[in-house]
Amino acid sequence: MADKRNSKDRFFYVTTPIYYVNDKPHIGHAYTTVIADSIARFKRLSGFKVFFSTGTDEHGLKIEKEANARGISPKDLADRVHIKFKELFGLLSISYDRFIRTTDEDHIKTVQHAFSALIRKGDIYLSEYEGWYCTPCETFLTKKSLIDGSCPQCGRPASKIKEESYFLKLSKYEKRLAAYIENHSGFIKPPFRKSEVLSFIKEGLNDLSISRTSFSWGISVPGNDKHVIYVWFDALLNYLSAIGFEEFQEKGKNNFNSFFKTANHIVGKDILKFHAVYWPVMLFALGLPLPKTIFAHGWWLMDSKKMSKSLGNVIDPVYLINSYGADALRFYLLREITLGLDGDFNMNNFVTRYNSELANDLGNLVSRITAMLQKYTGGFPPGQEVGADCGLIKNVLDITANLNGRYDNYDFARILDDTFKFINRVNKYINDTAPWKINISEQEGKRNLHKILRSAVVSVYCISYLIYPFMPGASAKINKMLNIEAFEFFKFPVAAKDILKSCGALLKDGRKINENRDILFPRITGDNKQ
Ligand code: ME8
Repeated sequence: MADKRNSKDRFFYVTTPIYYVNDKPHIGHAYTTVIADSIARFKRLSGFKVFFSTGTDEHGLKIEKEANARGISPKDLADRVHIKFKELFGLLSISYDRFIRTTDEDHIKTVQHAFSALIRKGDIYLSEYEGWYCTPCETFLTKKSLIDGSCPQCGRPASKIKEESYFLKLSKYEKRLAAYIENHSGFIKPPFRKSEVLSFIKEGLNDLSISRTSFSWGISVPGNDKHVIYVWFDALLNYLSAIGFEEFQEKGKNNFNSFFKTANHIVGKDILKFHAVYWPVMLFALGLPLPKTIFAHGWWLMDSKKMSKSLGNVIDPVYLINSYGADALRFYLLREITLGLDGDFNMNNFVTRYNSELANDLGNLVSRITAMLQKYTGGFPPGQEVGADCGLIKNVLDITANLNGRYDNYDFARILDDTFKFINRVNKYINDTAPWKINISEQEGKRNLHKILRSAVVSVYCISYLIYPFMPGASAKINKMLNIEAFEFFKFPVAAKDILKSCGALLKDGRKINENRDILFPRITGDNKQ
């Protein structure tokens, strides 16, 4: 399936945040994970060795409090809730390579290893923290940043704390970090987020408190188990443990180095500061390279308000998947708002998009072309010798020529836009050429019909390729209908001859398309509309 010639030395590491286990997942968690899954699928298709990690963030005061409220242990809570994330990711066809939990043995070793190394280096020191803390956000706050005594991020009351604490020397790395960000244009994406991070750094970085003594649910500081390590110091290191940092330290040989420098961390804008400031400083201190990209996407809102359990406006992704299918949800999340911006989740828009773009444009196209093949050629796609319509195929070449760059810039909006424009072009091509009007009793007419059918089936094959990263289920259904292996001859970048050759697979052993045709996207009508 992938291009084996190039996979030897092309690595790609993509991550999602690890999610808190205080509650079951909602649409925001589905969103980030679908973005990561789509790019992982595209990179695999283009011949990269991909490692995709996701998982759960299981330590800290917030989890301890929730467990206490439910009368169970924090580990029991984590055991129960992490399953909900795994179930959701299974339903959404998330192709992760590792689901990391911060209670995993190798992760705990990584965190203690890093903490000890930085104490030895003098980048972590013991002192006292006096200030404010927001437990829901697990964030230390200055008095100046509070709004009426509450957290500026979530609006909930902050608590005053005073306790002995270890600190990480952020201040030591302030200038180096600012210079790094200035000089690496692709480090923070979208580009407009870069200035936001730079102005935060330029206000001055205070050393960061990275341990707590007033509760116990966390990883102990090596040699001083009065302290548990700050949940963010613990959580960020998952990006090392997930790809075998511990094994690399012990045996010195695995793909850790090759993967880590290609890392793309996909996060919501709420946690950009942790990833673009604290995390790089931790890596500088540890002497490790920085990730390649941190991509911060926007927020899904409900009626322009942030979704939250307390407002009761959280959307349950499992319900949507069970009602309309995983691909429908994946598509809506990626198509409705441009990655990087905020958007409102709106059920009417969901249904309208589904019916017009999925059921009507894409679903009908596949259905009419497979029906025509059955009717006119007994289900055998016409052979390469009949040729294909160059104008139509050129559209695919234009899309694929820009595909790599667009994925690297997370410009999914453009990719989907181009793909749906192409779908509509093929629909128009069928309407304009009107195969049903051709007089096939004449040789000329028959040749013409075969050329149209071949152009159409090649186009459907290309559409299946283009939608695969976003809607793997629909793509697999199309391939099954066409009775083909998935994209077996595609190379990247795609050339016209590859497209035509790959469609040669359609003819292998006189292969016939499948007689059983699935309806890709049944229309949502009044009866099944919620
Ligand atoms: O912050 N719209 O975990 P978390 C879009 N454990 N995305 C949303 C969203 C919304 N309304 N709500 C949540 C944590 N997200 C830490 C991360 S990483 C080392 C540690 C997504 O469970 C988005 O990706 O609060 C956001 O950054 C993340 O969920 C926060 O998940």
